[in-house]
Amino acid sequence: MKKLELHWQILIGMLLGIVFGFVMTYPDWGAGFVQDWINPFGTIFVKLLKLIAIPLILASLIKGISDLKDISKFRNIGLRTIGIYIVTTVVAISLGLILVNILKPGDGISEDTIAKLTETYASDSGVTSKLEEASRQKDSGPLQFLVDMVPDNAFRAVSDNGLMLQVIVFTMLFGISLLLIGEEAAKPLKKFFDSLNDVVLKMVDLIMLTAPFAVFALLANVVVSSGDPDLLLALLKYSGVVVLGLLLMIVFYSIVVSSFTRYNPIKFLRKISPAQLLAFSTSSSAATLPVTMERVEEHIGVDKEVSSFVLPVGATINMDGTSLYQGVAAVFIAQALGFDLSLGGQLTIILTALLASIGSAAVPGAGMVMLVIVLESINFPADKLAIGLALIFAVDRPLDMCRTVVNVTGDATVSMLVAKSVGKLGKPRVKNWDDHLDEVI
Ligand code: DAS
Repeated sequence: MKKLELHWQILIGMLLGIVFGFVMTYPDWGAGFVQDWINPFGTIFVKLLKLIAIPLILASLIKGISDLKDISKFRNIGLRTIGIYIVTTVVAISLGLILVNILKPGDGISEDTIAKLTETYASDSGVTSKLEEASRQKDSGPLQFLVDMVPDNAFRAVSDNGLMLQVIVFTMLFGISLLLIGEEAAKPLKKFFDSLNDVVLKMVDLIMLTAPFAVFALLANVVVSSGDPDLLLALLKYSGVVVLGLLLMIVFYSIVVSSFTRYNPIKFLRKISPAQLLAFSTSSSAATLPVTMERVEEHIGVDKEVSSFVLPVGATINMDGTSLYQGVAAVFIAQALGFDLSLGGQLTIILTALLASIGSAAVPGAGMVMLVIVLESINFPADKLAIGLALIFAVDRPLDMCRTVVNVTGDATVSMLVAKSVGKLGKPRVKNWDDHLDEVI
């Protein structure tokens, strides 16, 4: 019997996980059983993918840069990447603001619901920890994010997963230097990183063999950990506005891919669907990055010279889904708490949500931390920040799953645009997801 394509396997794992999670909400021991005996397998899977992300960035970015014939090409790719990332993020925020101002999800929230949400979540550790993290980030200087990009220890930067931007900075410096020492001198190292890149991609394939089981565990845990159904219902309109905006962003990407690269948008979405499903299950762009790179390079045909830079940078600084969510959430909270937002305030949101999404880490819940920065930028009362976050905390995890899908799809879209613009969008290396897996099994 022909094996099911990877995205179908992952989808079945997700659906079974959701059903299993609901079943486990009935017995009083159910949630504990899932959190203690099922969820750890999902956590292991996410950790394995994050582990792989760093050596993959190292190998593919060094290979990508050293394959370039001259530095000007790299500058060309870099400038186009940053420029297109900024445009797509501003589009996302603006779309979010248009929707939340037209649909006004915050106007219908009753005083009673606000009181109940505040009482349930305002002092929840999930809210207080995000407020603490946001104030730590706010207290650092305006250029701290630049300082943080430069590693002071190459080996720590390469190994410490949370410092992905530092790895990218170190690897870019290394790759450019490798290019500058000349073909002959660079040959041994180039061969090493070529092999390392192939090995790491094969490791991604092996890890992905466990994906259906891992997403089962992750989704079951999301279901048993979700909040009070009544409170979830009260936030249905807000959640609906965010999800509508995210879906429109997927349509936007499809139109852009079709118009600027002539690539069939349905085929594009199908080819990257395993990465999108993983983004949904893990809520982490960083964990999904190895799969995004493998899909874009091997199954669509974006040259490594482009994908090895565009995708790691995108996973860290390009979060269109997050920035749309921050725009909607900030206005929703202002509407719900009767905080008057002028047009100037909304324009400020566009700028700060752009910066906030650049500063958001590619891990679960990061977008909510930076939402505090956005709220403070429009002079939202500091004493109401905890209440503001409490209003949206109950649905943050499912919305994080959805916005991470858009973050990953946006990165893949930009990698295709940049590749097409520099003539590096070629043919896929493999047709089906398991073409080169058969060599392994
Ligand atoms: N979960 C983040 C990511 O990995 C996005 C967010 O928190 O908004 O992309």
